[in-house]
Amino acid sequence: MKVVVLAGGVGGAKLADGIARILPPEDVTIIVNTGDDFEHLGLTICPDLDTVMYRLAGVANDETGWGRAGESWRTVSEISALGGPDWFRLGDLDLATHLVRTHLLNGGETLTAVTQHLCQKLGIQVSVLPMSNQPAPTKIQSGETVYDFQTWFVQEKWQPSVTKVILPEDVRATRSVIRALETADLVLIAPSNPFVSVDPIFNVYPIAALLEDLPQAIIAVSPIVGGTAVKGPAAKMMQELGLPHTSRAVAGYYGERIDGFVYDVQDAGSCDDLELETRCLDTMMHTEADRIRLAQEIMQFAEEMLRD
Ligand code: FO1
Repeated sequence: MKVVVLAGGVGGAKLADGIARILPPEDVTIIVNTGDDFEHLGLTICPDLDTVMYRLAGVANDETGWGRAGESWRTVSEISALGGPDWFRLGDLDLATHLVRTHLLNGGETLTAVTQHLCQKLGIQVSVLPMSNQPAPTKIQSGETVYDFQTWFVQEKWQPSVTKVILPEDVRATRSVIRALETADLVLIAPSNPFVSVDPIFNVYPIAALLEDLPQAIIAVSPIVGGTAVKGPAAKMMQELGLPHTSRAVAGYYGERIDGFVYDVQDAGSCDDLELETRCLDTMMHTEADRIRLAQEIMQFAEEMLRD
């Protein structure tokens, strides 16, 4: 079965890793949000692509979820000492990725080609694709103020309440993204933030239209467990955008875009009467074994759905 995972940051990376560990690499494509990308200290930073790549390569920092395991913070400390911008913490190993990426982009390579290069060097066998080669910056509106995404997320610690998520117009998917979606049997929406990780992917033309028209099954995994986000601002944003912060509301938000919905055992019973296929599973992914188990259970659910 050809599987495409739509992924944002930490939750997306973990599910992508589980799927990558149980399926042949040629059957797996991870399409990653690049709405969080930005320029910092002259470097092109792609936080979600890197979070996915590091997790798949087995070199992720388990404590933060982003950055590399075992890296040092000497450079960022010195940047701070020299009066440079230190609010976005780049570890030394992670910095190498940004240097090489920026170097290759400046040489005229596309983000897709650069990502393929980095994945190959990191020993990643599945296909990891940025959603677009064009910049597609997500902005956060809070009242009268419009923030760049990382300013809101990291510098402001996602505290300013969200009035609106502003997604750019006229961003186009790459040929590889379109091909992956056209040949997929199953599309998994990872337990990522629906507004700032998944919607930016749907916003890329023609991804939403392709997913609507093609016959493949689409299953979303809830990022909300027991009324809170496993990580990050998803639950807070749901409240601010006028939705209950529940798994059920996540399913409602995706609405007709999905055929199946996976939600956590802590919310057992809360999605029973939804008019789509649902499966209540332990969705917490603390360890590699958890990621593999959840991926296997989701694939079993998908196979049952596709048999019907
Ligand atoms: N998140 C933080 O909260 N603080 C940081 O200093 C920070 C640095 C950072 C460096 C590289 C990288 O790839 C990610 C980093 N993140 C940091 C996480 C990241 O910005 C967000 O988690 C995502 O954009 C949301 O998915």
